[in-house]
Amino acid sequence: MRVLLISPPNVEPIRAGIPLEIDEEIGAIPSLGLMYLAQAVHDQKKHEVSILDTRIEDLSYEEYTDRIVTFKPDLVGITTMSFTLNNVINTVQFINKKLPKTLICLGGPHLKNYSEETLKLKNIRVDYIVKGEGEKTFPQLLDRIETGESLEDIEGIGYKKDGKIFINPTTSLIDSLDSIRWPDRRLVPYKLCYSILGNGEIMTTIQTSRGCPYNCIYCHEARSKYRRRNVYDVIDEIEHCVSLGIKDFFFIDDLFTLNKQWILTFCRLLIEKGLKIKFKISARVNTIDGEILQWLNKAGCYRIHYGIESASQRVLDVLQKKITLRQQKEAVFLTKKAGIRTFCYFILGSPSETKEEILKTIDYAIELDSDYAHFAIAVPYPGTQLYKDGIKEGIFSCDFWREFAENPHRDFKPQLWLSLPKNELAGLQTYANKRFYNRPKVFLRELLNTNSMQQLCRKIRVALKLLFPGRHDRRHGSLEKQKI
Ligand code: B12
Ligand code: SF4
Repeated sequence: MRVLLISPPNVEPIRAGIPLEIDEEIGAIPSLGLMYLAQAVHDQKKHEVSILDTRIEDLSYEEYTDRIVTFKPDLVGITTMSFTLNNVINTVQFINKKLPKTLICLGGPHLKNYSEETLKLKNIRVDYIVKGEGEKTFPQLLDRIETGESLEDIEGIGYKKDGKIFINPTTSLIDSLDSIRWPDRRLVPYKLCYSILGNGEIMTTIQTSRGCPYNCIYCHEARSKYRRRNVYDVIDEIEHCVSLGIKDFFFIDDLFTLNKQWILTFCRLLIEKGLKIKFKISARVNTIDGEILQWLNKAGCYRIHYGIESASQRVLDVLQKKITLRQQKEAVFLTKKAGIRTFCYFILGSPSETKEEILKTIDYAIELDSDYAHFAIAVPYPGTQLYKDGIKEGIFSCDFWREFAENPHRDFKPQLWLSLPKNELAGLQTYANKRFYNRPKVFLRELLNTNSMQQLCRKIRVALKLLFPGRHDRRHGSLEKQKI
């Protein structure tokens, strides 16, 4: 079979708490999920597989659809977040119309919650869905489709048969991540990948663990089984990437810093092998200390992203964040001391949060003085505790994500918990960005940390969008005009 895996263009964006314009500017970040899947299919040596990742390639809508048609796929697999469902539907409609024999399979976070709704969609045809991790199930599914054998015993997939919908029990998680082959980055035009905050080198996404034992109420990955790869295998993967000219690594683990010993070994190995890479990680403030930070710095870590969320311990407890203000301050302080840049995330408008608490959080962001701050309005993601509580407590007028999954439409906007009126929250978000970024010292710091004229122009563009939201054209090239 000819299999095309797609990360579709952002033609019908849904706002998720940050200005959409920012999401479009953050860089060409390759979809690791699709690369893992493509590698698994490739390894079967039975099917021809290709990736069309529009986060990497800046294509016009015509070029994008031409690429799909020219590939002549027997099956198209599309990665789907609930926030990108409209984009996915747009592509499915195109394929249903132009390539009516091509089968469609959707996978990704949206399917964890809404498999049945997706297979039942009216006016478009989705043939299969994969719930959860796809490296084992997707290749099995392709084989069975080709041979016409029964799909009954493939865990975690959904399909239609004789007008009925079948959802097989959810896949048990892949126990050993070392049993999955890491992807060959040449599966995508990897030389085009970069991050706006990167070091100007070719960048790739990489993962050393999956899952997170914590239970933050707003997170889709909360309380998922933590599994970690063998550190030597990770180093081999990095070595392979370096041999391709990749020197900037974007670790997308939910919780990179869970096991101190693992991190220290990882750093030592990177140094011993002379792998002169640069990388950025995300960490919880309660999982790092001075020793880890020193080693991370020596090994090439140039930035750490922290979920600070709020300056109020009361709000942190509402979010079940399980961190303290002291840990936050210490983590940011020690990170700077170790010579690593910091990126702090803040949430505005958490349940029961007052305007005073939000203003305190904005002051706190200035006080912490990280290199970057990201102020997002609390948006309930499907499947999260925040969403479930909002429905139970009647904060939301309906199960709006489910209704959207059953009947996706362009005007969909997720409801918010709204501890304050919507306009006031949006105003506070702009105020936060202005207070944080409109300071000469931030500008100077950024100037000194910029590698090229091109990167400087990109940063200025994002800064203008943050400081003056709503005055910008919110889309790429000709995509939006080309809805089907
Ligand atoms: C890296 C990342 C990003 C990158 C995207 C990079 C990229 N090209 O993929 C950036 C920073 C751009 C991003 C943006 C956003 N993100 Co994001 N992101 C992630 C993160 C941290 C890792 C994704 C990843 O690579 N995982 C590792 C791979 C191996 O897993 P995977 O992608 O899920 O793929 C596996 C399976 O899902 C499945 N699968 C996936 N696709 C397909 C397709 C087929 C056909 C099949 C069969 C199987 C399959 O098989 C894969 C292998 O096992 C996840 C958190 C997480 N733990 O996944 C959040 C996450 C996916 N993001 C999320 C959100 C909400 C967003 C934003 C909307 C946030 C925002 N602030 O605006 C935007 C949307 C941008 C957009 N329009 O696309 C949510 C999604 C929630 C939901 N239910 O929709 C998540 C889960 C975060 C969370 N903790 O809640 N994100
Ligand atoms: S926000 Fe981070 S720490 Fe909290 S549950 Fe999600 S992945 Fe874990």
